[in-house]
Amino acid sequence: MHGFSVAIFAQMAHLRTEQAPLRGRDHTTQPEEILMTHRVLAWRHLLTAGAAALLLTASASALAQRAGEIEVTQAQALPSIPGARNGGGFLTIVNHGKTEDKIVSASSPACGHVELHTMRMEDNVMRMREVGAIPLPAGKTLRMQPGSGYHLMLMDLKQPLNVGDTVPVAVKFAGGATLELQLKVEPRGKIAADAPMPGQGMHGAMH
Ligand SMILES: [Cu+2]
Repeated sequence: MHGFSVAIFAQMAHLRTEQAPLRGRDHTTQPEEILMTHRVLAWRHLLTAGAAALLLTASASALAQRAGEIEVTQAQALPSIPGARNGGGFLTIVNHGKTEDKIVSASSPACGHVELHTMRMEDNVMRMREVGAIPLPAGKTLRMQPGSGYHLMLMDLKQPLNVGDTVPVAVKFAGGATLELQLKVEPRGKIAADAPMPGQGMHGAMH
């Protein structure tokens, strides 16, 4: 499972061990199905139906990284600063198409809502502002990086983000696609290194 969910599972490991063994069940049931049944039961013990549905949707969806001409090659988030209510998400997105696309919105069950932000230095102060959309020019790669430019702002986090966690985020594009991404929480240096500036290679994808 992914880190974001694992953190929740860890809190209720005792719930799972208290459950009756699956005697009497169909013996052809695969271990993976049994595991899933346990998880679903454990979720229902701890979560409201609504929250459980959100998490199920997030983890059951395929890890689609490409929709049409839009390909996400990196999906990462910064660890949250202790006490901070908001977190930052960073994507590397290739628009293989011949027309511009845009990120128009994003959402996540891990936080209250997701804003599209841009950041820049003004008078030695880092300033962020919300934008209506993040443009993805035709044939170009957008590399979101901590410290400047665009990012996804995860507003009102429901729990802190720690390295190793995974944050489900659905990203909607003007072209009509929605990608269900799993952002990996990684150290700042790793995120910056994984989004190299143009000319430093794109894992062979652009050759
Ligand atoms: Cu921001």
